[in-house]
Amino acid sequence: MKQKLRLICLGCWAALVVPLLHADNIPDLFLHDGLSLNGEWKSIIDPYETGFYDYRREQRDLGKNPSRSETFYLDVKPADAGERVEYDFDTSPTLNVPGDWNTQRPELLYYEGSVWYRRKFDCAALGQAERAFIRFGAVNYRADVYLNGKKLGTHVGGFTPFSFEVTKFLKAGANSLVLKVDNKRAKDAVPTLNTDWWNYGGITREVKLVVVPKQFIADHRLVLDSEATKVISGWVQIAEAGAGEAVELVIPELKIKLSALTDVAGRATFQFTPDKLKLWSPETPKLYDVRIIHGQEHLTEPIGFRTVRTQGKQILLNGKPVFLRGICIHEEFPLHGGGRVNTAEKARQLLLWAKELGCNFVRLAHYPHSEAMTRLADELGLMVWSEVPVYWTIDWTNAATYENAQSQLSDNIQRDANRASIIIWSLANETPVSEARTKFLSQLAAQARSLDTTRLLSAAMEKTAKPGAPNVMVVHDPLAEIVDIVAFNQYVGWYDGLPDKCGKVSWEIPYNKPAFISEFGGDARQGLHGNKDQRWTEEFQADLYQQTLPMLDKIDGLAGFTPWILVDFRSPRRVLPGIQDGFNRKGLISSEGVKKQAFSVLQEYYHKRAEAAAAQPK
Ligand code: GCB
Repeated sequence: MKQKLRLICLGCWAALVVPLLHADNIPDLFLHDGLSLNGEWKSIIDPYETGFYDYRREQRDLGKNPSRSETFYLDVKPADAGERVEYDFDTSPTLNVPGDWNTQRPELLYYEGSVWYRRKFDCAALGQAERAFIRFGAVNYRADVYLNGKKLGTHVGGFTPFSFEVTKFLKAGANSLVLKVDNKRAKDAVPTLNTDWWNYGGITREVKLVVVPKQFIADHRLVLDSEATKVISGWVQIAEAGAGEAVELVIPELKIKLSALTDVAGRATFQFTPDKLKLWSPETPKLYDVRIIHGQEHLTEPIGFRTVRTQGKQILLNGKPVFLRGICIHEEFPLHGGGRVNTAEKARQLLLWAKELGCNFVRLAHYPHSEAMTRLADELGLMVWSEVPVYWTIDWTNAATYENAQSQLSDNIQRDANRASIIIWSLANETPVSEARTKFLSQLAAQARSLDTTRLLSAAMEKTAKPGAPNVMVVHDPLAEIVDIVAFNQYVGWYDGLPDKCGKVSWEIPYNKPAFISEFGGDARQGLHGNKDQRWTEEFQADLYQQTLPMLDKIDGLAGFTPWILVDFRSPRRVLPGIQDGFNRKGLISSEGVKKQAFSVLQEYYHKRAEAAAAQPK
């Protein structure tokens, strides 16, 4: 969320979507080439925010003459031997970008607070008709951004991309880009104070400087309207354009070469029916190179075409029922020092483990993962549940909290609207039922549907025991009426009894919608062995899976599940010495990358499911 202009609607087209541009009307510039600003950045740890507030706690960047001595974003050196300047980026240590700070320096492992980053870069003078933007893939959590001592703006929200226009501030020659990154948790934030994951701080995704023509390709969307007719519809938005700009859309492999003129809102629309279109699916993740051309600008990206919808209790992919063989994944990598995934190779390894498990689906919990992840899911043939960090008990009645959640959701949808892999937008995880919370989430749902009518909506809800019948499990949540898939987390056998309880439980999910188990599982310390009744052992976890799978199979309308979780992940809540040591151990793979016994239990189950699905008549 940026503290800037409100969302503006640039018009809408046919039945597709209401196309909203970015909160500040700056599109996502992921596809545009740019000058990479990744690498080593100078850094200053600033727990008291000295560079940001003066000794009266006045925000320096709101004052007229911020002191040269302590205002870090000015990035000055003493003018003479006598000048007092109490910081020096040049002689300060570095942090690598992209990357969380916690795993880069021992003194930052538990740090929650402010760190200043500075990156110097050279650039040529902009042409008269050029504009420049700096794009950040993600910064957790709040970023105050300055170029050459001038404030560009503030961004809040740790997992979605944002850009600032720098046309007026960029200098020919040397430039100084400074960020104050603050990952302090807050009650009114999204996520809030309490989570079961590590609050990694830093510039966690890529940074680049992008130079574009005055009018540039700002956004585009291509959607398969129906698997039966094979009609594809879409649009290309040209920033700052009015009517009459020529835009070309080329898909060489499909022999599509179309051209259209923009309307008064700068939008060119397309509709076509290619011959021999191959649909995207996990079995055949076919992607087509789509080229968009406007003037001198060319953008290319691989796009797959598929449909998804529900019919009664089934999920239909390309018109056919599909069972989601899934796994939950946190965006954290076990090896090479751990921490937030910051390379495509690490993202690929996580998804390859999911493939090895026999998955056709992943739940990317509990926040938007990087572009690398969702683009690789397209390529590898994994359907995706994409989520925003509306987690547990956030500040339901706070308007700013709502606006924050809505911005994160909109930015996530805008970023990934062309990913065939994403079939579900998730609004929330395990939120307590109340009127205020349901109002909040209903509004979010309406927002998601106004941005994208081509995907399903869900949220990870909770189950409860039926009053008077402790072994009958129900989902009693008004949110179930709003979403397309009734998804819920359940921990029978771990938080709720022991694994043998699974055999005694029955389920009542009285909605004519697909049922989906968004989490189940239990902890095991890899390498700890014993009998199956001994908590924390691999045998206990494997037995829990053995007992859970037949229980779930009995659920009427079960459309899939995503056990918790692929890999052990850091969580400050998990303190049991010798077992947890700061990690949630529900992974099927350890924090050292070693598979536990339960991995094979699930793998065998998924392989049988996949074989049965393949044997179904086409
Ligand atoms: C949940 C949460 C997840 C936790 C998990 C656990 O229900 O959604 O974030 O990590 O349980 O391990 O308790």
